[in-house]
Parts: sequence; C-alpha cells; structure tokens
Amino acid sequence: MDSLLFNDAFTRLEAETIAHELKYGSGYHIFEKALSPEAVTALTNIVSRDSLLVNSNNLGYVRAYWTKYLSHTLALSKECYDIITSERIRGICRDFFDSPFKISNQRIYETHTRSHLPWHTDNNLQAGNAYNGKHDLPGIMFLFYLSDVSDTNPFQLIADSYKWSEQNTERFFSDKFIEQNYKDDIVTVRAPKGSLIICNTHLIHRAEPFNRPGFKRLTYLFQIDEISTQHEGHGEKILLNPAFVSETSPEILTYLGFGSKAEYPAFPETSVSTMLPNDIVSLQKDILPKAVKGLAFSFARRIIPGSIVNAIRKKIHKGSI
Ligand SMILES: O=C(O)CCC(=O)C(=O)O
Ligand SMILES: [Fe+2]
Repeated sequence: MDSLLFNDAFTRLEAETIAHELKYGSGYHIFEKALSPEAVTALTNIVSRDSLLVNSNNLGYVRAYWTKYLSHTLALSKECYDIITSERIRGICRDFFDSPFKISNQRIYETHTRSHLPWHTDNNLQAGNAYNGKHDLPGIMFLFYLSDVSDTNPFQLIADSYKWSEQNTERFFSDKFIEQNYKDDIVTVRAPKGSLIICNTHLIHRAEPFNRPGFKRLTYLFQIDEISTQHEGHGEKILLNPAFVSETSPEILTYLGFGSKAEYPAFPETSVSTMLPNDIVSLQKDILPKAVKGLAFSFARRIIPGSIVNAIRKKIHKGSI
C-alpha cells in the first residue's frame, strides 16, 4: 500500500535516521516529493469536490477568513487514512517515541490571498478552543505540500530551536525577536507538491506571511504526540470511517486514539462570521434557490393534504419534476 502513496526513494529512507534527526539533530527532516503524484491528486480532490457545510448532515469543509479547512480527513479519505497509518510514518514514530503515541490533529487546508501565522511551536495545550500553555511531551508534526511552494508563503523553521523553545511560554514568538536573534538559523522550504516536512513539535516554525491576491497553497498536516496521563484529554476529537480500518493491532488502535480521551474541538472554530464577504455572497447565490424551494414546500404543506405532498416529493426524487 505504501508504494502507491509514496515515491520509491521515500519508501527506502531509514526511519531510524529521521527519528534521530528529529530528536537529537536539527529537529526536522525535509523530503522532496515524498508523495506519489496519484496521492497528491487524490488529496487535492477531496477538498475541491465537497461543498461548504450549511445545515448539512455530511462532513465537508469550512471557511475561516482566507483559509478553507477540511478537518476530518480520517473520516473522509482512505488515502489520508493510509498515509497516516502507513508503515513509513508509523516506523518514524516508533523510533522517535519511547512511550505509546497517538494522533492529536489532522487537517487539509487551503490558504489564499493573505495570511500571517506568527512563529510558534506545536506543543500546545488547549482548554476548549483556547490556548492553555505549553506541554513538554514529545511530538512530531508531518506537513505535506499539496501545491508547489516557492517564494510565496513557504513553511519556515528555525533549525535546532526545539532545544531552547521552552524558554517562551507564550503561544507565539515575535517577528522582531526571531529576526534579531535567529535570522541565520531560518530554513525556508521551497519545494514541489508532494514534499514532506517533518518537525519535532517543539521546533519553532511558521508559514511565511504573504499578501498576494490569486495565490493559493494547499497543505495536509497531522501531528502525533506521546500519550500521557498528565494531559488527559489532549488532542482533537477524531472522526474515523471504520470502513478504512483494515488492521486492528493494539498499536494501531492506540495510535488512532481508541481508549484515549481527546477533548479539543476540531480546529478552527468557525461560523458564518468567519466567512469573507465574497464567500457569503456566493453562499447566498447557492442557497437562495434552495431556500425558495424550501419555502414553497412549507407553504404547500400548509394548504395541500399530506398524501399529495408526499406523492409530489416522490416524483421530484425520481426526477420527473
Ligand atoms: O502551513 C504552514 O506552513 C504551517 C502551519 C502550522 O504551523 C500550524 O498549523 O501549526
Ligand atoms: Fe505549527
């Protein structure tokens, strides 16, 4: 299965060497074109085919300002499930962690036009949606580019910074602090789609801020953390399609979060108020005809006997109206 998802060179790479780099080396590893073109296409398609969720009983994407998020990748995509549970990824985890580990979050997101995500680490605790300090559990963040990334909005990291990042207990590091002290340690990842960036979660990183109308970057990210009774409930609630699960060893079930509490809501918190005016207008265009249809039905139900309404509905479903 791994061979269909990943390119051959990535399949041969030593998990132990990567884990060592994350834990004792510079804290990151970059692998260009780790995903096969077919896997990149499959992941790209799951974002484009779904429509925005409005009173929908299905899973899909949401919008938060200039970013579109699809949070429940393990429920929606067999390819995502296969990547997360692949021997490649779990092999790196096995060599990195000394204790059991599990998935803390996962999402595909598309950022467009502008963004300013400040320098930060990913060893965060939450109380509900709110930031609630840093933890010292070991963790790994896996980030796949699903778009070619060059000068606009590349992922940036500070080599070695996992060794000292705990000095700061605030959520973010200021641009000025990094610029003045660690400018020379910044690594900027310009790489083609399918590339994988693996980071120790204590490593300082960001997406370089940008403001460029028309630009889009699609990304797949997930994070694996050590399980600790000290931080019960750590991690986002995971929705999983059981049809994807072929292997049910204790290791994989623990890894997927079976039996562990996970109390954070899916990221980010959204509502109609996090949509941009343009998105609200296109949403109205989409829902207005449906709303008119709904109102017409509601009116018809009041004046026409139920049996006739049902007969009309049946015809509509069959496509004869
Ligand atoms: O998209 C990126 O380049 C970084 C995202 C990130 O660091 C995060 O979501 O925590
Ligand atoms: Fe991050």
